[in-house]
Amino acid sequence: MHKQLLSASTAVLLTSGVLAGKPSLPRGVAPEDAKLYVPSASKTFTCLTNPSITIPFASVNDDYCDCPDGSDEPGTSACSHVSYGKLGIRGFYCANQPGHVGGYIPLSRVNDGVCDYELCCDGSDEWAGVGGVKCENRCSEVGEKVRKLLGERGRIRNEGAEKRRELERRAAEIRKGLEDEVKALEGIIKSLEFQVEELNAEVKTIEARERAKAVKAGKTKVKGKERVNVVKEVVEGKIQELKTALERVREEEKGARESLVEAEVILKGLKDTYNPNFNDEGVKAAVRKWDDYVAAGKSVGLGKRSDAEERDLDELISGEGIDWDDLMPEEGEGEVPEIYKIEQYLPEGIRKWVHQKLDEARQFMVDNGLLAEYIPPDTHEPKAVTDAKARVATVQTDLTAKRNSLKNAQSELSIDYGPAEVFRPLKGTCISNPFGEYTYEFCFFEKSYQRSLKDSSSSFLGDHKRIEIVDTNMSDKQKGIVFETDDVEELHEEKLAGVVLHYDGGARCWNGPPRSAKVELYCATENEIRSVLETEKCVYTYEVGTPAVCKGEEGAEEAMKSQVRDEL
Ligand code: MAN
Repeated sequence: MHKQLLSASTAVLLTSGVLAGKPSLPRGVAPEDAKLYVPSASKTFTCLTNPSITIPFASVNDDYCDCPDGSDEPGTSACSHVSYGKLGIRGFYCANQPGHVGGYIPLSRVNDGVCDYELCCDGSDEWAGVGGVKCENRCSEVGEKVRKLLGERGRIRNEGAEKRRELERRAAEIRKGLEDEVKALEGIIKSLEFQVEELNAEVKTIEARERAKAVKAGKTKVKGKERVNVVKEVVEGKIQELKTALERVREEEKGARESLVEAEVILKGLKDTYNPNFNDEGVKAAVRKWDDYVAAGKSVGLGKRSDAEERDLDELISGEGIDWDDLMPEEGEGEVPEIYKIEQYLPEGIRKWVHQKLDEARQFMVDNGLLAEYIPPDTHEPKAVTDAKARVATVQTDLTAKRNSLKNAQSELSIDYGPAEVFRPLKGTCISNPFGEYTYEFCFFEKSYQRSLKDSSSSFLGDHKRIEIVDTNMSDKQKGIVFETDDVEELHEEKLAGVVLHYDGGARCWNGPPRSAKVELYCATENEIRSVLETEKCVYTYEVGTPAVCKGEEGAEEAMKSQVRDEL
């Protein structure tokens, strides 16, 4: 909380500059925090993050730790035992003038008899001259070095940022290509689906045509059951046609019969009621013809077809068809020429022996060209049908391939490749570096391995699973807090960018979890592995440089400020 207070006060003090450089500023306090060290009217000081504790202002920097947060001893090492989490101040402030920028040093390094030039180039941390140590001011020299270093970093960032922009451009191109591919594939798939439908219909037509041809030509090409099936289909079709026609004719006949009965009733009435004394030739002729018609036995009278006749017709129309199963040949029946079945007619007891002898004789005749070799009859479908089916299969294969390509393109488009998809063009780019007993290898958005340098063994560390953007403001290193470190080399290293690639599902660790890796990225002009640590058993942390996370000038200024404060 106090750390926020400090930064809030920074703005006020930097703009006003009121207290900067005033003699009342306690040792170890940055000008920007001067406001926090103004004595109260009663000349007291209240611990910064423990407001219940108030001490005389004279106790500030008296080399005795009064405040649990160490805020009363910003200029001595008296509160150096206070843990980082409880500390209410950033450390001892070194102004580092002239030639450099101010920075903090941990309280434990104040008056420890060592000149900590990398953090406090003005030597002010050894103000007490413990053990006779006197630290000269080297800020012009250190400032120059740091400026060079930061200048170099800025150059790298800018170069990296240019490459990052190029990666983003390529990512957009790849995306566009994939989107175009998806559109094109969707069109092609529709048309192939249509073609498959059409070709399937064509197969059906050709099959029907070929079947009809085979039956019409009475060809023996169609064999056994297949032949019965073909005949069945044709005969049943014909029977159905006849049944329908018979039913129609029966209906028509019924109507005609009724009309005829009606006409006969009229004519009979005419004959019974006409007056023969009228010399009407027309009527007389009609009556004569009616008599001839009746005499010839043509009259239907009121008669109908007999019930038996009607039943026969009903039976014909709705009756069961042919029992085709009875007509089906047994397996193999009709497929082997008679000459090959001689032994079947022999008595059971000697059939086996004869069979063997016949086989030998048959083979002898075949071998000597006396008998053609028995080749099972070709039960294959007609070529036209095979060809039509092959056309379907070809288009179907193409369709399956296109559907797979579409799926791949769509899933490729759905992968999270980070901001502006900057990692998209890097997918599959692999880098490796030896550390300790192993060469560590990882491929962007693919796999990671640990390969032994002693033998040919290697362990799979996992597949790329996800990308994580870490809020760098949350990391301690980014807060501007000084860490105790003896590694001066770290000064030269670029900070992590807050982008982490996660790999998991690797080879199972003996008595442990499947191996996994975390790839923490920093800005670099080329892809490189800076370090790999096995941070927990079978959990590996890579530090990898890549232009993909370089912010260039946009990020440089802010990073420079924090780095100078953090690292010096
Ligand atoms: C191998 C390596 C090590 C790992 C052990 C665990 O030796 O993968 O990194 O710690 O296996 O048994």
